[in-house]
Amino acid sequence: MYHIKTIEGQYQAQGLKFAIVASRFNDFIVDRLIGGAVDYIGRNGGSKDDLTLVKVPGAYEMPLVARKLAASGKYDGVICLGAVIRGATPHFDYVCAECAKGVAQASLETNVPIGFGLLTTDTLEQAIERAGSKAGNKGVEAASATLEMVRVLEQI
Ligand code: INI
Repeated sequence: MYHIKTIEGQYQAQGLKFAIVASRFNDFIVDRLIGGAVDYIGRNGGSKDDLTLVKVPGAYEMPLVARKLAASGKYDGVICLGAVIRGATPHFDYVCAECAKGVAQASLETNVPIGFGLLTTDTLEQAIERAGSKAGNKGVEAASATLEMVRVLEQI
């Protein structure tokens, strides 16, 4: 449509290595996100042999592991998957904020795309809706965004 040089990423995962960082907290939900991400990479030319899954206790622990994986030089992209469900205390806000900030920082510091597949919901029902039912699967979206970013960055 626009007659200008345009850089955009293709959804082609062949030959790429991804690490998935997933929290054990709320694993009933997070397992669905992992399934969605793994399925997405496979359907877009990637190989399951090129995927590494790293489990962490909770969303709060994700940034450190994501940064170490990204800085290792072994992965083209990192996909963070977790679920934070609001409870009765402000704990929720601290966990979400630190995870979001830390993941963004890790990506900027390492120049490696890190997908942010963290559900932050008020209820368990909202989390279920985003983990492979009514509102899709946010694991798929995070994998897709990470793949697109890998393919964008390699052209810049
Ligand atoms: N971690 C999550 O990933 N999801 C949550 O919903 C959650 N809540 O509700 O507390 C949660 N907390 C644990 C946190 O991520 C750390 O593992 C913990 O604070 C130890 O450092």
